[in-house]
Amino acid sequence: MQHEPVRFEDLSIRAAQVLRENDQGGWTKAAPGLYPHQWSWDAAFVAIGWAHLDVERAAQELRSLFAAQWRTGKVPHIVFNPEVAAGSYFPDAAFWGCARVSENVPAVIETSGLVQPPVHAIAAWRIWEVARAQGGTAIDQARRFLSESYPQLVAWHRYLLSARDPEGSGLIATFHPWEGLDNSPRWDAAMARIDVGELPPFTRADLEHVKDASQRPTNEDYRVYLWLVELLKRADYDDAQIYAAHPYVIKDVLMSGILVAANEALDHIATLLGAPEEERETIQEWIARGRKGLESRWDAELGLSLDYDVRTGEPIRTQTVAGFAPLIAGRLSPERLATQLAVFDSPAFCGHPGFRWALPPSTSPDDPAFQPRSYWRGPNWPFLTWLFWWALLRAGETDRAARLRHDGLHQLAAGGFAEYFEPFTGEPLGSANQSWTAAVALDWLAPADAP
Ligand code: 2M8
Repeated sequence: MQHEPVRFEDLSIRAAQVLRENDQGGWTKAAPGLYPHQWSWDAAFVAIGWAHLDVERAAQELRSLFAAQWRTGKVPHIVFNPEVAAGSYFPDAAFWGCARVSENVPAVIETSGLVQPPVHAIAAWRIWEVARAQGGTAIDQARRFLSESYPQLVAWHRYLLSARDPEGSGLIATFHPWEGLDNSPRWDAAMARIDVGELPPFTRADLEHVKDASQRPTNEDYRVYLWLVELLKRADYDDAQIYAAHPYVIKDVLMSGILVAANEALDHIATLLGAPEEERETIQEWIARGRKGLESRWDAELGLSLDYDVRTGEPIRTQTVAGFAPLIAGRLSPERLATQLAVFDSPAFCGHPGFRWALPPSTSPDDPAFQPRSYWRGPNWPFLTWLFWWALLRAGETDRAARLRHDGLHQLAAGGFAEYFEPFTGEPLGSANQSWTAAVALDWLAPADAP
């Protein structure tokens, strides 16, 4: 499938078409060929897009995902589509082998054994805001959805704050690069330390869809990814065992910052539903813990928040978009907000004079590992632009937010609903017609019901 520009005035209609084409009846594949299953954080953004077309369908997107929630509260990063032909996506459900080794898996659906950032409560609340602006039956549908999903969201957040943060630091641990921003340079040092053991022969399916291999992780990266899965499988996907002995355990500031914002959304949901006071207090406590954790990872010299490698006990000093985790978490002191915004606007990020659009690159051009066309090592991701737009609005930074939205939409008009974009040339990369890209366009183009 080709990347194609879209006339600005057709963006909304074309974005809706992309969601409809990728719709599998109740859930949406993340991309037409490259990603034929349901991905966790993609589904949250996709649900926001659906809300503008049909609130009940938006609710259904997240219902399908949460139907695959594990008994531990874990929301898996992939929910596998049983109808997909063998070999179309790798690693497939058989490789993950979750049901073979864990009793905590959902009864009938096959999933991966990892997680992705918890943007779901943010999406649930956004669905409510969109429904409230629409009025009528949409409001009842959204309220019903919120009461169903509230306990699932609480269980999900509780899982992250216990299994992934047993010491209560407020920082969430990741066990695999696929839980964060895949082959971001944030993980390079930890990946380099992994001794890859015996792996069965495998064929990558991604390079069938993205022919230019330089846009995707290397084969060596894949060997480490698969070996880490192998180790997680050998630990029966048991979080306590993994936390104690897995060679890759990283406190991820982006995941942690998103969880703070998601807990604020959860608190709004709890208030709307009239949840018991003790529950709201627990959520407040989670928020305070998360803020404290993020504060402990602040690097004053870079003006960024840094991940922390639990195995080496060292901060990970890379300049990537994850460093703006405090901005996403929100409610910063005026000084901290000013610092984050200055770095965000600087030539090290959106303000690089050579960039086609003033949008956040996944990795800073100042970072030695920056590669403008390579997956998570430089390109812009439209759903991340949306997340910053949303965070800026929450911070009262309406002009900055409007500029991001403007450039974000023009990027899509010029290149279509691509998975990611080269920041200097604006070249669309990765998959065409990626669902979450279309979804954020729908939200940006919706009438004035912004958060
Ligand atoms: C990418 O990840 C998958 C593995 O989960 C892959 O490369 O096969 C990442 O961009 C991830 O963040 C995203 O959720 C997924 C689907 O869009 O693709």
